This record gives sequence, C-alpha cells and structure tokens, in this order.
Amino acid sequence: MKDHTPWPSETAARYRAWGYWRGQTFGALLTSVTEAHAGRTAVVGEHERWTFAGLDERAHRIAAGLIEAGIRSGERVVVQLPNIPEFLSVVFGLWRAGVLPVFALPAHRHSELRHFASQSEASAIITVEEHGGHGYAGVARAVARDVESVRAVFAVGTEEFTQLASAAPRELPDPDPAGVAFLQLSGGSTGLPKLIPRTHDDYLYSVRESARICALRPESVYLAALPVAHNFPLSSPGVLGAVHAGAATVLAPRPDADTAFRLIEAERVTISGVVPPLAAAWVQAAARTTHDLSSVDVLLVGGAKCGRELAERIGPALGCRLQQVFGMAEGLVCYTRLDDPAELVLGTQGRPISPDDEVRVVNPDDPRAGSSDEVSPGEVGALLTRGPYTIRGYYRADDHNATAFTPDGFYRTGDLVRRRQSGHLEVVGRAKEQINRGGEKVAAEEVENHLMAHAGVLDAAVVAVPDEYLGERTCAYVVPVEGAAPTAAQLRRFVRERGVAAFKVPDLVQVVEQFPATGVGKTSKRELRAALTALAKER
Ligand code: J2J
Repeated sequence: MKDHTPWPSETAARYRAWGYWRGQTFGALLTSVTEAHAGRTAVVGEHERWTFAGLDERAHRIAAGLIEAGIRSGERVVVQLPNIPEFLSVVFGLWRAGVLPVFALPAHRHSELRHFASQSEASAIITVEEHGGHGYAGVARAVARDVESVRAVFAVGTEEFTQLASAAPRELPDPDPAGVAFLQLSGGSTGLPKLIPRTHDDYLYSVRESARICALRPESVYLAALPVAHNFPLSSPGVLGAVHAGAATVLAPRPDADTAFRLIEAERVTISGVVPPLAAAWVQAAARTTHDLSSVDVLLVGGAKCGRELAERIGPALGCRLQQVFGMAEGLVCYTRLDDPAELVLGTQGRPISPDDEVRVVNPDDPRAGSSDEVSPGEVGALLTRGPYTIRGYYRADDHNATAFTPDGFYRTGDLVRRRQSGHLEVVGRAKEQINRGGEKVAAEEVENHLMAHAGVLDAAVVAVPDEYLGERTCAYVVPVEGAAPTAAQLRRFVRERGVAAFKVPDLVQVVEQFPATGVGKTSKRELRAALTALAKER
C-alpha cells in the first residue's frame, strides 16, 4: 500500500518552474519570518503572548526535545490541541524535526483518535491534560494502550511536555520540502475519516496565496475563532497565513460572540474566519454589543454554504467586508476577491486561488464521470479538480483512491456547483454521502456503522435534514431487529458512549419498521439515503 501518491514528475517540474513550489519547508518559513519580524507579536493566547522570536525559540526546543525523546524524522505524531499558543510551537517543532503532525480536532474522542493513531502508526500523541471539561490526556493514554506504535503521550502542563519543550535547541537537517509535511483530516464520506498527506511545497503555496488574496500584512491581526487544526482556520488564510505575513494570531478559546468580540476589541483584530451559523450568531450579537468592532476589516465565511440573506447582512452588521471561501482539506480553495463586485461576493463562493487550479464541472448523474464529461457552461454539475495544491491520493487508501480520483488525477470533490463565466463557483449541493452540520462534516456511513453495532439495530441510514440554524442536521433512520425496541434516546447515548465526536451523534433518530424503498428488492444505500432525504424534506 502506497503512503502517498506523488504528482507526476513532469507536473511537479512545471509547478516548480512556475514558482508555485519553492522548496521551502515550514521550519524555514518560520526562520525567515522571525529574521524579518523577531520582535512583533506572533501569537496571543488567554494568558500569554509570544513574539516571533519567542515562537521560533520554542519550536527549536520542541524539535530538539522530540529527537531526545527518540522520535525520528519521518514518524507521525497525533496532535490534539485546543486553541492555545502551544499549538504553534508544537506543530513548528514537529516540522523542524521532520516529524509529521496528524491533526485531530478537539471534538474528537477515543474512536477517532484511535483510528488516526493506528492508520498513521503514530509514535506519540501531543495533547492537553484537560480542556472544556474533557480529559484529553486520559483518552490519549487509553489510545496509547490500544495502539502498539504509540510510545508516548505528551500533555501540555505535565512533566513529560515540559521536558520536551525545554530541550536545548540543536541544528537539525531541514526535511525534504517535496515530502509529506503533515496529515490533515478529511470530512469523510465513507466509514472512517481518511488522512490527507500535504507537502511543504504544496501547502505553503496555498498559504502564501491565501495571505495575499486576503490582504494580510504585518499589521494585520487574525482571530482564530474556529479550532485551529481545521484546514480553514489553519490556512485560509488562517494562522499559517498570519505567520507567513508576519502578522499576529489571536487564539479564541471559544467561538461565541462574547468571547470573540472581547478579543476583537482588546487586540484590534482585523480579520477572522467563521462558519455560517457562527456568522449569523455574530451578526445577531453585533446589534446589541458594547464592544468596539471597528478594527475588523474582513470576515471570511465558509465551510458550508453562506446563504444570500446572511451574506447581505454581514457587512452592515459587523462593519466589515465579507469574503466567501469554499475550500477543502484535500486542496482546492476558492475565495471571492476583495475587489469583486457585490454580486459575486454575495452570490458565489469565490474562484480558485491558482490560475493553474484545473476545474471541471461534469455530469452529476454519473458518479464515475471523467474530466471530459463536462456539462454545458452555466449548468450544475459535479466538481472535479486538480492542481498545484490538491492531493492525488489519500494516505494509505489505495482502494478508496481508485474511486475518489479520476484516472487522470482529478479529485472528485462530491460538491455540486455552477460555474460563472468569471470562473466563480456557486455551490448548489452535494453528491457525497456526507452531512454538513454548519461546517462540521459527518460521514453518513461512519454513523451508520456505530448505530449498527447496537444489538437491537438491524439496519440504519443517516441523512441530512434541513435546519434553520445549522443548515443541516443529521437524522438517523433505524430498523430494529425483531423483538427489539431501542428508543431514540438510548441510541443517541449508545453512539456517544462509543467515544465519537459529539457532532456525529445523530440529532434525530427515527425508529421505523422498514425502510421506505426496501420493499422493491435490494436497494443501494445511496438510493435509500436519497429516498429518506426526500421523505425528511416532506415532513
Ligand atoms: C459550501 N460548501 C462548502 C462553502 C466548504 C477553507 C474553507 C472551508 C474548508 C472546509 C477548508 C464551503 N460553501 N463556502 O478546508 O481551507 C464544503 C464542501 C467541501 C467541504 C470541505 C478551507 N466551504 N464547503 O470546509 O475539508 O462540501 O474544508 O467539499 O472540512 O466543505 O470540507 P473541509
């Protein structure tokens, strides 16, 4: 099984020749930004603030500490950290040591963490002892007992972490910039989330361009409101865009309007990024806030579709410019540009970062449609893409890769879009078996598998139902085994207790005698979900 599917060598040579891939690593980036901006604030947490020089030194120490702890270049380490400054020192430390961070979200629990650790054969887990009432280190230690490769758990604040973080800096060889730098998480549409191998070269290209498109300067202040390990606050333009620009990042411990507005006022935040439900909550709270939000220049909204009505309210309510972003951890990121006419900013999800992002809008009724099966201009179709920062394959996932990518290397995004003449895309729906719960992605099959582990469940199908606040919520239809009568509350508790992220616990559970379509012979899960989605919409 291949770890990673590289770009064809002629394609890679072109991306280098065109200046997209510059042969710089994340560690080298931090070094050069620190040379230019040593004394400027790099990161602000609840209790501390670090300059670039401070971040740089901490990252050097952690890199040395990892090597002293016996973790070698090329190994993987699961990182599950909330929005605290150590996220940055740890991740840059891992990069300098040539160790690959595997990003987990704070919401993930035992089941996901175990999967990430075993899939990547991780050597260690770096986390916190406790945060927001959840005992992270306890779960990490349980995963370490289950997964043989995991030799250590470093929890911020413990002796193990302090030792890691206080090693004497040492010279380390710079890793290969064309090599995989980290494993990012996919939203997933099948049984278990896939890991996404991103290289220094490809990711840094998207970060540099994102910083430019979002007009980041050293004077900018980026507020990370969402969990920073997610691709959007990490790179669009996110904390890495801020680092690239020599700008400050303010880490919000929670994304609610009260917390965010307090930080915006105190730190004179100029730019942030949020998912649509959060944008709606901020818009509402802005009407009665006493905080001064006048420093905010740009609010990025993405992760899920921002409806026209909400889009129109954001600028006036928050006194800033709206920038829509449609991105994916697999690569392609589209932005509306700051000088786009209002019609495009309000009515589309932007256009790709790169002139060499190849976009095809193909026959939406054929899940195997190739890059040449394009629909007529302006028609809705399935989005395929390939380009200088879009992966050619998931990590150690040969079977899945055979269908997730076309033979000529286009990634099947699973999104249904319409393309304007300007190249701007309007996201109109989804062909993948995923629920987008206000930006949090839920793979139908993953939740179905958890439900089917219950002794009283014969079959389950999970679909999206419209929701005023989140856009979509999850609804699980469950057929019990004969004689069993599990209740909705029992099934929700059962899924939660299997140790999964709370956002994956079905919002609604309908126990039904049989599925509507099963009467007419064998039905595919895809058709069944379509029938149930239609049924849910009628209600
Ligand atoms: C509709 N659907 C959207 C949008 C993402 C920046 C911003 C977001 C992500 C992200 C990201 C959408 N309108 N504006 O990685 O760098 C849905 C699509 C897409 C999927 C990817 C970034 N913005 N989506 O959300 O990997 O369905 O990345 O394929 O979590 O989110 O999800 P994810």
